[in-house]
Amino acid sequence: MSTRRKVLSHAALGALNGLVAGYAALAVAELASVAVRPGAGPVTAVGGAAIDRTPAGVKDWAIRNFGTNDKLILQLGIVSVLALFAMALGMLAPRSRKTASAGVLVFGVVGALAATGRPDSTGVTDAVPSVVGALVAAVVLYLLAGRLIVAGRPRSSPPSASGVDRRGFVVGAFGVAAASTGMGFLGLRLNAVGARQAAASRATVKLPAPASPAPKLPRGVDLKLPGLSPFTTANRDFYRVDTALTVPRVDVDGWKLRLHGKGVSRPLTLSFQDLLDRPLLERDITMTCVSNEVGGPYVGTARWLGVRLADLLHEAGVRPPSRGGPADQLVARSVDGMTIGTPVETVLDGRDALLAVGMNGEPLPFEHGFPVRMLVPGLFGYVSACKWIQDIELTTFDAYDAYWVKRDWAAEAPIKTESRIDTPKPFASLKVGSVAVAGVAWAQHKGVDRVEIRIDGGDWRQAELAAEGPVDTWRQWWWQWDAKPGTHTLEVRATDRTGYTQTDARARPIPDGASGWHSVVVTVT
Ligand SMILES: Nc1nc2c(c(=O)[nH]1)N[C@H]1C(S)=C(S)[C@@H](COP(=O)(O)O)O[C@H]1N2
Ligand SMILES: [Mo]
Repeated sequence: MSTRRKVLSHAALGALNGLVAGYAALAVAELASVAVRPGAGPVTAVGGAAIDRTPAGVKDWAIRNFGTNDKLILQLGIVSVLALFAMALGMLAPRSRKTASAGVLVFGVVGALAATGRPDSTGVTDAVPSVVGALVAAVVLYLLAGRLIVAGRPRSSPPSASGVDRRGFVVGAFGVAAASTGMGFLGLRLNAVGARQAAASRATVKLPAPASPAPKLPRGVDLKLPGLSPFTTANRDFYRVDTALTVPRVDVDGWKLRLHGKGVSRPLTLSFQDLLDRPLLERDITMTCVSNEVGGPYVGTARWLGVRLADLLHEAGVRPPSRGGPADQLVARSVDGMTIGTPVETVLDGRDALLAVGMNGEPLPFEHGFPVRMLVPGLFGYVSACKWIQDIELTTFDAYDAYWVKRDWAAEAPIKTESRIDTPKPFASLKVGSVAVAGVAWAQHKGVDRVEIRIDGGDWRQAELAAEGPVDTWRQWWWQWDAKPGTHTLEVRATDRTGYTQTDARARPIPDGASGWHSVVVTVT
C-alpha cells in the first residue's frame, strides 16, 4: 500500500470511529429519553431549541419553503451536523484521545442545555439522556481509537496504518454499531408502546351527541366544482402548523385541565369525562394560520364539537374586563409547553369559543390536539387555538407574553378578510372559451358579502357566491370567464359584511397576518 493510501485509510477508520461513537450516543440517549421524557432526547431537544430561537422571519421563510416538511429537514440538518463533527473528532482521536473524547462531551452539554431549556422541560432530569449518551460515546471513541494507535509508537510520529490493530477496531466498531442498533430498536418499540396506549385511549372515546347541533347548512354552500376546496375540509387534508417535532400522544385517562389565575374565584380542575358530561356544541368554524401567505393553504373548515369556553369561565367566576374583571388575557398552555394568549373580552363576547373534543365526527386526531384544543372563531390560530391543552391561566397582556409574542408576532390578531383563487391553478394552460374560475373567501365572525374578479387589471366583476354558511365559515365563489387567447392575470378581492373591502396593500405574515389580493397568471390558447 502506498503511504498516501495508508494515510487515507487511516483517516477513514478515524471517521468511522467518530460515526460509530455518534451513533451510539444517539441510540443510548434516545433509549434513555423513553424513561425520562420522550421530548428530552437530544435530536428533539436541539431541534425544539432551534425552533424556539428561530427569528420570526426565518420561521416564516421555513414554513413557506418547506411547508410541513420543515421539521423533517431540521432534524436531518441536526443529524448531518452531528455526523460531520463526529467524523472530525474521530479523525482527531488517534492523535489525541483525551481531547477528542472531551469534544464529544461538549456535544452532551449542548444537548443537555437544549433539553432543560425547553418550555416543556420538567427539570434537570431532562439532561440525563444527552449526558449519558455523550459519556458512552466518549468511552467508545477513546477505546476504539486505542486500536488505531500503533502499539509503542510515539504520539508525534506520522500516522501509519501498518501495525494498527485493524481487526480489533473493526470488530469493536461493528459490535458497538450492532448494540446501538439494538438499543435504537428497543427505544422505538418502547416509544411505540406509549403511542399505542394513547391510541387505545383515543379509540375508547365515545363522543356524546351535541346538546346544540350544528345549524343545518343551506343547500348550495358547496358548489362541488373540480379544483375548488370542499366546504368542509377532511381531517386528513386539514393543514397542520405547530412547533412539535414529535406529535404529543396524550393518554386521555391521566389528562386534566386546570383553570385558574387572576379574577378566578372558583378554580376548576376538569377531566376529559367532566368535559363530555357537559352540554356540547357542534359548530362549523374556519381556522386560519397567521403564517398563511396570500393565496396560501393554511386555512380550513371543520365541524367541531366542544364545550362553550365562556360557560366554564363564568362558572369559575371570571368577568370580562368591560365588566370590571382584572384579567384581560387568557393564556392556554399545552402539554408540549406552547403558550397561546387570547383576549378574555373576545372569548366572552358571545361567539362560539370552544374547548373542542371532536373534529368532523371523530375525537380530535393527535395531530390536531387530542384530547382537547381551544378554538376561537375569528382569531388566528396562534392567539386562540391551543392544541393538546392542559392549563388555562387568567392574567394580563402587560404581565405575560405568550410564545409567539416573545418572538415578535402581534399579541392580538383577528383574522384578516381574504380570498383565494383555487382554480385555475397558477400557470395553467387553458383552452379558449368558457372557464370556471372559483375559490373561497373568508371573514370569520363577519361574513363574506361580495367577491370580485378582474382580468389583466380591468374592471372588477362580481363573482357568484355559494349559499352562505354560518358566520364563522368561509364562503365559496365562482365566475364564468370567457377566456381569450394570451397570457392573463386573474385577481380576486372580497368585501365582508362590515363593508370592508380587502386591501391591495401587500403585507407579509409577520406580525399580524398577510394582506393583498391573490392573483393567478394563466395562458390561454
Ligand atoms: N400546542 C400547540 N398548539 C398550537 C400550535 C402549536 O405550535 N402548539 N400552533 C398554533 C397555530 S400557529 C395554528 S395556526 C393552529 C393550527 O392548528 P392545526 O394544526 O390543527 O391546523 O394551532 C395552534 N395551536
Ligand atoms: Mo398559525
